[in-house]
Parts: sequence; structure tokens; C-alpha cells
Amino acid sequence: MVSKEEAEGIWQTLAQQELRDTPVDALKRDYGGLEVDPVYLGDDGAIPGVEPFTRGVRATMYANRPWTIRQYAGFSTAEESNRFYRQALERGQKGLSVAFDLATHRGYDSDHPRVVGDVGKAGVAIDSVEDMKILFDGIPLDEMSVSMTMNGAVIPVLAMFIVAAEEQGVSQDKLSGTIQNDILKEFMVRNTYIYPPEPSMRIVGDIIAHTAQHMPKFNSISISGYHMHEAGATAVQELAYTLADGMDYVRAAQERGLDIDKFAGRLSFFFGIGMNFFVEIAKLRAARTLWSRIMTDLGAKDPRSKMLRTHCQTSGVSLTEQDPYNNVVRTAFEAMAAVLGGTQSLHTNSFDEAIALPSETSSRIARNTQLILQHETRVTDVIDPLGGSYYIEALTEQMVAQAEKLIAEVETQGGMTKAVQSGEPKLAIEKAAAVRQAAIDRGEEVIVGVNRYRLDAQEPIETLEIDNAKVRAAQIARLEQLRNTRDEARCQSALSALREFAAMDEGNLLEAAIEAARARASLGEISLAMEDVFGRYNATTRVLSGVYASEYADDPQFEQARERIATFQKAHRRPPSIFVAKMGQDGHDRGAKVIATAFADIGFDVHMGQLFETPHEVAAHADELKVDAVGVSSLAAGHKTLVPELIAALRERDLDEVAVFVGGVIPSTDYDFLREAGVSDIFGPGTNVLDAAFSVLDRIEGKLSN
Ligand code: DCA
Repeated sequence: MVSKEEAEGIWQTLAQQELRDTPVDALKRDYGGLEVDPVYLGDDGAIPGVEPFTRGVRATMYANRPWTIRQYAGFSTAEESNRFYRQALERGQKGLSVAFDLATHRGYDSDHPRVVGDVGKAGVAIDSVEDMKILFDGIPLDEMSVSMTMNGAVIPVLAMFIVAAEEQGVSQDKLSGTIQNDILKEFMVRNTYIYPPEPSMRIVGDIIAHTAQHMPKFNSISISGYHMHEAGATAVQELAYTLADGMDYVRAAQERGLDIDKFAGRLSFFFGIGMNFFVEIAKLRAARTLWSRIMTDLGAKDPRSKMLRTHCQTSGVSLTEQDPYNNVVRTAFEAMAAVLGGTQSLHTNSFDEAIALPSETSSRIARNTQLILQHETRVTDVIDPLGGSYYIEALTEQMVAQAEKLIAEVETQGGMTKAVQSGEPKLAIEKAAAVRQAAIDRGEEVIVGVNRYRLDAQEPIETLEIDNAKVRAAQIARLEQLRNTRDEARCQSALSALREFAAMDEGNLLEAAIEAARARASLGEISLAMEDVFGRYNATTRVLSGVYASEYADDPQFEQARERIATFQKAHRRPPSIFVAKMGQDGHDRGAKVIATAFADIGFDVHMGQLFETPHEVAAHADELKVDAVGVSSLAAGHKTLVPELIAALRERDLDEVAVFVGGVIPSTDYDFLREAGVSDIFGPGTNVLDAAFSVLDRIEGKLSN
């Protein structure tokens, strides 16, 4: 271990390299007579910018360059999103981060019948390179770093981005940014996969190979724990599974003959930051420490290959629908934790995100939260200010040890690609989510404004509404124009070449797709060419049992619910039954799974639908299974289209007596609309699961005795 003096010398040298012509002493601060150094070093040999990077990946960190303010956004159309991006950049945002709609994620063009409720919701609709060009119109792609959250349809989206830049006069070697390209966590939690795991891993490898060779400034992947965090993973699970995913990506690239030091410097990460302040800080420090060790073991030599550089986002599930201005405060604390943990880039959530898509006002407050942190709080002056804290260091060490254990478990299953196929990590996360939900419902974990200090009445807040039908019509018109004006023979031959690459298991799929994008093939067509060979993946849905019941042992309310079910059973010779449905392309199933698990434990006969069903498919299941109720979980804003369609489909089958419930991210301004459409009750975020169960029972009993 190096002495404190030696550490000082090492740090000075590294800092000077990063600062170039600026003297290191320029980083010193004077707070009205209080002298503050840019870094404080101890006897433990831990130096910012030095392996294993526990104290940060850069010697000078924010003292030289603050983290990137990178707000994730995308609104309905390319035009709308472009307007929003330009304005955000004028007002202090530093990097772009594109949110795509769910139709795009799942590889469907906007005119596909399965995506009627999804087009333009929860992100921007991209059908072709023409949309991509509009999205970045007037934004110089050789200067602006662009992150794109895309996993399923990663090949057409990245191809279209490259071609849009090319037609802007920017060659791909000049592009900087990040593509998410993290398919393993999609199978685990987020569910916007298209193809089965094996061909999906080939796609990841093709992208890493292409970017390593042709796009030296572009981060080939964003290995993401965020969605595990949102699905209810514990901090250790998020940490361990994310790094285990990373290990499989590295091995997949190595297996195709790539030298680790040629691509590892462009792997990046993405974590969620929740309300457990110090745990979240320790999580980022532990992640860097572990990754550096893992990469050394995998053969990396270059220190840049061992740096865990990460983006962070404040937690969506920590936001509440009740008393929503509290979310501004929550987000500010979470942002501070991300910064004290040493993130490279940050998204701060808007306070209304538990209810709807962010409005202009809420987006501004979210961005300003970061501007205030950077300009007013002085947290950027000192590098890793919590380094050496007894508590933080102890937590960091504990998390490293526990995550290492969990990673070893995954490794014994043959790595993450194998483990996700067994479904084990997904179930472990779902179990953690159910345990936490029970703790909240029982009031053991306090959420201000939800299970304690609740408002008697709440003022509605203004939320953004997207006219989905209008967006879809405009997209369809643009697609028609594209198909009518392109060189059809060139387009079809490019698509055939792509299909052949897929079938032969050779050639780079991204390179074939770039040619197809140039020839104006649409996103759906490019995606389908690969689907023709790989097939579309259908995950089997498993529901946990017993977790909720064991957390609720001896709870009087829980017992009361069970007794009511027993009485129902006696009267009707069967338990009440419910079909839990996920419609449209919204793959967020944490809420649906928690409800299914808890209702089954209470005694309901629960049927869990597959993901991505249409309203007609759900009505058919309800008919076949003869259920009393359908519970729809919606987190991606498709409810106003999909729920009325479901009710109409039930009516067509004379199933008027089946009660329909809706839960998830539903703005209160939509409640009347949904009730008028025939919905029995609506459960927003923060609803106590037992309360929901009583409401469902009331309706079912009321309906059955009529
Ligand atoms: N001194 C000198 N140079 C610095 C310093 C410093 N203290 N800090 C950063 N830099 C440099 C970096 O090395 C980098 O240059 P390089 O690309 O040539 O190495 C540049 O400044 C940009 O900084 P970086 O920290 O890499 O920040 P970003 O470009 O914002 O990248 C990263 C962050 C996490 C790596 C990226 O993958 C990302 O932006 N992810 C976002 C993912 C996302 O938005 N997901 C949405 C859900």
C-alpha cells in the first residue's frame, strides 16, 4: 500500500494530466477564510482516478468537469422532441438522452395493429431514418453526445442514427454518446426484448464489434441496473446482477475474438438511485471497486478498461402520486446521493412522473435541481468528499462482499445468459419487491404523504396529455410516403442481405442494417427481417406464492380479507377469480406481479396473462377462464385507448358482469374518463394492496348478488 505522501504525489501527477495547462492549485477553494483542498487523502492508499477506482474514475472528478446533466426525454413525435431538446440545451442541459415509444422498442412500425395504444406514448415514435433526421435537426451530432435507450430494436435504431448523422455530414467516427444495448436485463425485468436470448446476445456482440472498430467515441452499451432497482431489487441485487450482466457481455465480445482492451473502455453502466441515501452512495463506490477487480480477472490491462463509468437516474418508484410536490425533495436527495457516489451523468426525475409524462414545468424543476447542485451547493469542489468516512467505507466493503457472493451464484449457473433463462434472478427480484410492498402496506417503511402524514384532500396538478390517435395518423402518413418514394428494389435487396446475415450467423447485422436504413427500409421492416430468422421471444410468466402471506402473518386486516374469501367460497363453491392483464407493449410488470402474488396469497384464484396482449386477447382469456374481474396494470400511458377497447371486447362477448380494475401510472384527471368507460375502480401508485383487494371483493360480491 502506498503512504499518504506517495498518494499525494500520484494524485498530483494524474490531476495535472487531466487539467492540462491549468495548475492543480487552481482547484483550491477559499470559503471566506476557510481553506479547502480539492482532495483529502488518507493512509488507506485509496486515490481518486487510480485502480480500483473506489474514490472515482477521474483524479479531478467534478472539480475539473462536473457530471453531465442528461435528461431522458422523448415526446410523441420527432418534431416535438426536437423542439424540446433544443430548448433544454439552451437552458443548461449538457447531453441528450432519447426516450423512444414502446412500439419502436418492440420493433413495430406505427401502423402495426398491435401498437394502436402505444404509438407516441412514453417516448418518441421512430419509423425510419426520416424521423431520426427530424429528431436531430439543427443539433450538430459531432458536438453533442446522444444517449439512446434502446435494446430490442437496437439494430435499426443505431443504424438510423448513424445514417441520419451521415446525411447531416457527420461520419460515424465523430459520433459520441451511448446506446443502451443491454438485453439481459430486458429478460430479467424490463421486457422490451424482441428475439430469444441467444440471437439477442449476438446482436450485442455485433454492436460492440462495430463501435470498437468504427465509432471510437461511442459507448457501445449501458449495462443497466436501473430497471432492476425499479422492479424492486435490493441494492445488492442491483449491483451484483448488473455486474454479472457486464461479465457476460465482455465474454460474448471476447468469444468473437475481440481484444478486451480494444472495447472495454467504451462499456458504460447505469444505476438507479433511491432514497436510502448512504446505501446508494456506497453502491456506486462498491460497483467501481468490483468492476475493476472483475475486469482484471477477465484479462484487462489498460486501466481505462477497468473504469466503471456510469449514468444514474433518480428512482421512479420512490415517487408518489399522493402529495406529489414531495417528489421534488425526494429527487433532490437522490441526486445528491448519485453525485456523492461519483456518477458521470445524471437524470433527475420530474415530480409528476408517478402520474403522467413530465410537463414543461416539472421538467424544468428537475433540470434545475442538477443546476442548483452544480452551481450553488459547492459539492463539485472536493473530490469524493465522503471517502474515509467510517460508515461509508464499511458499507462499501459490505456491499462488495455481498455482491461478490451473489455474482458467484450466477457464475455457478453458467453466467447471466443462462441464469435469465432459468428465471431465477427475476424471481429473486420479484420476491424482494413483494417483501418491500408488504413493509410499506404495513407502515413499517414510512412514505410521507402515502402511509403517514397523508393529505385529506389533494389539489389536482396539471399533466401532459398526448393525443395518441393524432400522432399515429401522422406517423402512418409519413410511412406511406416513405414506401411510395423509395427505390423499392434497393430496399428489398438490403433487407434480403440482412436476413441472410442473420441466417448464416456471420457478417455484422448492424452493418447490413445501415445499408437498409440508407435504402429507406423502415424500423419494422429491418426488425422483421431478423425476426424471420430468429423468431419472436415469448417469456413464460411465473407468479410467486407465499411471500406476501408470510410478511402478513397474524395481521388482522389480512385475516379479515382471507375470511371474506372463505365466506365467498362457501357461498359460490369457488374462490373469487381475477385475470391480471398487461396490454400493449408496456413491459413493466412489477405492479402486476405484486398484485398477482398478494391476491393469490389472500385467496383469490389469480390468472396472470402474458405480456403484450391486445384487448381482444385479454377478453378471450376472461371468457375462457370465466373470471369475475380483470385487473389491468398500465405504466406507459396506453390506458385511455386500451381499457375502453377491453371493455368493448368484453361486452361483445356478453361479459358485462366482469368487473374491470385499472392500476399503475394513471393521472387523476383520467379517473372520470375511465369510470365513464366502465372501470370499477382505479388504483394509483401507493395504493395499499389490501385496500385494493377489499375494493375488488366489494365489486365482485355486489355484482354477483345483483
Ligand atoms: N477531467 C478531464 N476529463 C474529464 C473529467 C475530468 N475530471 N471528467 C470527465 N472527463 C472527460 C471524459 O473522459 C470524457 O471524455 P472521453 O469520452 O474522451 O473519455 C468526457 O469528459 C465526457 O465525460 P464522461 O464522464 O464520459 O460523461 P458522458 O460523456 O456524459 O458519459 C457515460 C457518461 C455514463 C459514460 C455515458 O455512457 C452516458 O452518457 N450514459 C447515459 C446513458 C443514459 O442516458 N441512459 C438513459 C436512461
